Amino acid sequence: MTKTYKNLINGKWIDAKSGKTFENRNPADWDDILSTFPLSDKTDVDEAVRSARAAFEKWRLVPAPSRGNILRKVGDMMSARKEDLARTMTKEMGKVLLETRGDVQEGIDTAYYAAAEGRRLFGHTVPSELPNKFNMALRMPIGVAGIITPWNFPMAIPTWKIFPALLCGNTVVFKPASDTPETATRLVEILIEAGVPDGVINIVHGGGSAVGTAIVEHPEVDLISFTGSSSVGKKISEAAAKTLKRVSLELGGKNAQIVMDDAKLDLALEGVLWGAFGTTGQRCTATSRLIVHEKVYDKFLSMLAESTKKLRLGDGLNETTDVGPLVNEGQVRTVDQYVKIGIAEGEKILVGGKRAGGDGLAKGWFYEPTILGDVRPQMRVAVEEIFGPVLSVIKVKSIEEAITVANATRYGLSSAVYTQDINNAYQAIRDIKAGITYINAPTIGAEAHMPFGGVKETGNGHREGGWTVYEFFSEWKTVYVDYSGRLQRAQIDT
Ligand code: UN1
Repeated sequence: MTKTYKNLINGKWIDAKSGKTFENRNPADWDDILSTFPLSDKTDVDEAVRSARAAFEKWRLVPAPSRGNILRKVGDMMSARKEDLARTMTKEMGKVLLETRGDVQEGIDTAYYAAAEGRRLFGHTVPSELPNKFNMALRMPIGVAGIITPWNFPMAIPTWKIFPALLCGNTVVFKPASDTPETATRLVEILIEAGVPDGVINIVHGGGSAVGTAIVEHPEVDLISFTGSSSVGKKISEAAAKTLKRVSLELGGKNAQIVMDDAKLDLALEGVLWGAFGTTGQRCTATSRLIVHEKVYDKFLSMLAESTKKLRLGDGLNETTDVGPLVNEGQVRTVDQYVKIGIAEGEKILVGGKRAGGDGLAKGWFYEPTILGDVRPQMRVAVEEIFGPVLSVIKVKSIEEAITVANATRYGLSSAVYTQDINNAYQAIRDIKAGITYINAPTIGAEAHMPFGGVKETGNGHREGGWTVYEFFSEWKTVYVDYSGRLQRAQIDT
């Protein structure tokens, strides 16, 4: 029987005010309705924000180490439920179990990092220019955080945002993607069980245009953290400007893997297969361009084509599956359109290029891992984000040309260079315009304790992950304590 889930507002699980619901289906078998969720709107958001605003006045006073202790418990509970969480995630968004386990692990790592940060959250003490005066800068909570997350990392990305937000003393209104509401609900259940007080975490399910917009426009929401497309990111930025909200945007990518003539080709091959077709290409960090030195181009491409053809498509719950389905019909359409654009642009399809049929695949959103060869760097398939299992291959003559091609998009998230030459490696580190550069490793695989984010239209300058995200979720308070007992004038009495 399909389970019916609710929103969580002020510690109570409740339906949307409208009473409307939406279905959560399995992308590997679209007839499989997993559960239903409230289709919320602005009225529900208003109530959630009221609850978060009221809860903030108490939560901000809880010592950060105590907030951290709750998050440690959250990490422990996620570890104990890891397999169940991974299965829930595979069922609702399709990626293979190996990867959904990794997604949960990224959340666990983030929980333990946050727990420890509760005993740091360092400020600064700085000498004053005047005698008998003490200067310091402290990290303060900000208020209500609106957290809007995508379906491709349904556990890791919400934890990247929610855990630091809570640790810093903010309260949260969380709107997860409507393709992955169940994983999000499991996370919120854990937070509540671990001891997060009523109203501190609220979840409101529904679509971006109704729920997301209401959160972004709400005058009582102080900050927004969003991961999704660059076009939605721009709209959020514009709307949030009206109430001067702080906004962190983690947006698209068009990540390139460069393979130089001196690279270890077997290693580069494993890297590109994992980077391009892991998560069925549905990562902001996915490898969607392969830039290969002309001297190894033919050899590497034939190795790649042969291995790609061997990838097994199927239900992600099946341990022998390499590549799961796309998340929904819309993604299939987008991917297919890009393949058609590639054909119209004169690109050569080396592998794949169509929806996958065959045993066990008919009812799901499966698409064949696809390689487009001899792509010219300025073509649409070479510069636009596709978010699917489509890899465009471009031939180059030198490291300089490879870097120029890698930089020729409006995005700048991740990048990878395979080379044995340290000079190539350091030149790439310096000149590739991206937030992340891997040397001899694929474009995917960011670790939870390192800054994560990109340049150009990939974001607006903030970073998630590691220590950097705590900057976003806290505000500096500058404090001067004058114990001289007399008026001391800065800049004048010095
Ligand atoms: C994303 O695709 O938005 O580095 C996040 C990686 C993962 C996170 C991806 N750890 O690919």
